[in-house]
Amino acid sequence: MASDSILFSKATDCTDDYEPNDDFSVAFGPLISGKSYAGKICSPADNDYFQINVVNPGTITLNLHVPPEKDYDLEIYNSSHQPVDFSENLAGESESIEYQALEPGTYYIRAYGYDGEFDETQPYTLTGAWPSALQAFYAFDEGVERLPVIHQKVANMAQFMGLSGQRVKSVAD
Ligand SMILES: [Ca+2]
Ligand SMILES: [Ca+2]
Repeated sequence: MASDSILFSKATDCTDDYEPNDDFSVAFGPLISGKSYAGKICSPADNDYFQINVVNPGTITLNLHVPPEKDYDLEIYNSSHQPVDFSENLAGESESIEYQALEPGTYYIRAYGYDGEFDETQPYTLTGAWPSALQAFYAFDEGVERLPVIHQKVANMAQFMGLSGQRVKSVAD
């Protein structure tokens, strides 16, 4: 009976906002590039899956900051659930992955305890960066801000070539 109540309290005390996320089909996400996510490895069997959307070919960087003395590992999988890179450092060391994604699409991240390692109270922190929709939007936004400069250059060039201001405006717009 004592062991039953211990098991029960373990199951309820370990809070992890991203559970259930123990497999590809229930991977939490999509995560936002640049944000940090604090989860917990609650038991030896706990696997934490996350997913990200990579919108262009480019570099995926991931970092897993682990609780003190804990040996957690990190893996990344492609959209077909095939492992493409991993990080398996020693206990207490952060895990990091830098992967060149040639194909855009959904990638999956798995955090887990090496050899059954877990911690019910202290979270890990997962952060990362990858070619994201938000990044693409900012690049577009920068392009829009540069438009007046381009308009001016076109106008100057057209004036030099002897075109009228009205015509230049319609060309630039
Ligand atoms: Ca968990
Ligand atoms: Ca989990």
